[in-house]
Amino acid sequence: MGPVLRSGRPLQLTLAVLKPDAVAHPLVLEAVHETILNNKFLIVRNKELVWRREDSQRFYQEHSGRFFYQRLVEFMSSGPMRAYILAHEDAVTLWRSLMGPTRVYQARNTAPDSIRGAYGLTDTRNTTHGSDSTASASREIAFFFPEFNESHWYQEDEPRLRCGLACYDAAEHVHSLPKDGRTESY
Ligand code: 3AN
Repeated sequence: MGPVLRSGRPLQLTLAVLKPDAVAHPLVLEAVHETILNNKFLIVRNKELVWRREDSQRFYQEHSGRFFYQRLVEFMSSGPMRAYILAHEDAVTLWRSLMGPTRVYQARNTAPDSIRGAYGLTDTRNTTHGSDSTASASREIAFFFPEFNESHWYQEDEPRLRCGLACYDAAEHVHSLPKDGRTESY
């Protein structure tokens, strides 16, 4: 695949997570991955991981008083997930609109073509997570990808990527920048 043509407008990062219900079903995993590519997100990083119970508790600490907290913590540490750092113009808002509403009943009724409308199983097992603001995105990217240097990315990589220099590496499922005549992951 050649370079992804872009508008030249600034790119924003968000964190997207395919939850255990999505990763357990190869066709759902593939469909959501295609949605990411079809909407011209750049995949900056991606990894599969399994959370321990403590990771799940820490990530969802803000919900610790809610009736669904225990269920959510159990579910999110129940099997493999796939996390992505995605880049796009207004990435936070775009990814959340592609996911659809949190509650599956509402998603099916008001946004049947959204990811949760199409694949969500229950309000807990609702296929994907997406950061809800740029501040959350920074915090959540650091939680999932502690080795990722976000400010370096915005300074060095974003200006080149917004011009459409990235190529998709189908084997690694990431977009990469050409460097010194070679294509190199960044
Ligand atoms: P979102 O993921 O849409 O930003 P949040 O942050 O309010 O929604 O909730 C975090 C997660 O908690 C949801 N993705 C979902 O798995 C779970 N959750 C939220 N509300 C409910 C609910 N009413 N019943 C069961 N689980 C819920």
